[in-house]
Amino acid sequence: MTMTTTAMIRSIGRNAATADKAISTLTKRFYNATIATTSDNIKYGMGYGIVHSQHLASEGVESEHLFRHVASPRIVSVIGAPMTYGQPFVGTLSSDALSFCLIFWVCLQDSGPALLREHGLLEELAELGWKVEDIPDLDFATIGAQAMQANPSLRNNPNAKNSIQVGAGNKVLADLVESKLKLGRFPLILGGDHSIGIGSLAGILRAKPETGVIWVDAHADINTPTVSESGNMHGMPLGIMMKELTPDRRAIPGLEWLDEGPHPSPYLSPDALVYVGLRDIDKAERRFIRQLGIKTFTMYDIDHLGIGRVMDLALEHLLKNDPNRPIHLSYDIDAVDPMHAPATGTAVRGGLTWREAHFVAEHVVKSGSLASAEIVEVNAALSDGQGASATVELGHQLVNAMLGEAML
Ligand SMILES: [Mn+2]
Repeated sequence: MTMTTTAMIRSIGRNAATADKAISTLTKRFYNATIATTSDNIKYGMGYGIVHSQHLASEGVESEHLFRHVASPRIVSVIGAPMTYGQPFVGTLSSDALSFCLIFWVCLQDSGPALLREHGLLEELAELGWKVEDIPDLDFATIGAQAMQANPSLRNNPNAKNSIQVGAGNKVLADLVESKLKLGRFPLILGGDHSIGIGSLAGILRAKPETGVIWVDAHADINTPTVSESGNMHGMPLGIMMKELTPDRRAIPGLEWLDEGPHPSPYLSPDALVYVGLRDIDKAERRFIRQLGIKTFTMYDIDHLGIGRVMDLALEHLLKNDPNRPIHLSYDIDAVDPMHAPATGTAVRGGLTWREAHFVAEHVVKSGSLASAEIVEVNAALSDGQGASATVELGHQLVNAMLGEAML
């Protein structure tokens, strides 16, 4: 609540008592929560959300222009997706990580969503003018264990590590994202590792197949089980969601659901994707990007053109044929320079500056086309206390920017 509160104190002047009163009124409004209707709730204890009723004036999110794909009154569905099965640190927790574990009761879960919430994220989104539906974190440990029990004969492929757990968790996420979009809400997904891109893209493309995607990342995440050097699925979401690269998703244990049932999940067209911030691309990924002609802005392009021009070109690419196309922003915190975001699984030097990182989100919001977003790889367990809180703080600010916080 810092920005508006500060502004309010300034506008009120130096009368501390008046300012205090104004702040306590603000705070009280945040906690006047009402229970949301939950006709769309889903099993595993998710789906029940709390809509915080907010009446704070906002010129932002209710305007005709901003978030025009979201129904009015604007509701953001905050989905905690603390997936860890797509990255290599499952079960190899440091002592720092272990203490986080004890504090947040999340040994097989990522503490990212919990930490983001701890820092008052929901209240801030409410202050921006959103009604907030807070959905409890998906329990991927239980979902994964049940999937393993249900198919004892299925074996995880060493080239797609934990694919049964990754797949089962993403199936639940996809259903949730799809249902929220169909209700006209804005799904905000708090990861978790980037393998959750499989579920969020599947759900998004089922609800709105015309969606364009901006993938902000140090990495291309377009590996496939066939070419991946590590077998870690957080490097594969785009490879799995492109028909040209994974023509038969039923061949990957755990991911059969993508191509089964009455509503299979559409693939993402290479033309519907724009990369921003890449700087660490595997050989096979480079070949895929070139072959498929994916619009890509690496850190070189950002240095060359400036982030303003890069984001203009990114939006132009996605919106030139259909200005009404919804956009999904998939934001990997490792796109940002490790100076600002050290607590992440695969940090690479030479990333986005603090302002560039914010600008990416601010500019996509300004287009009015943003319809869903996710922030991933905020992994407090992978840094010391100071690095962890810096990373969480940045993630927190980026989410605010994604949901419409602007300087003026
Ligand atoms: Mn990523």
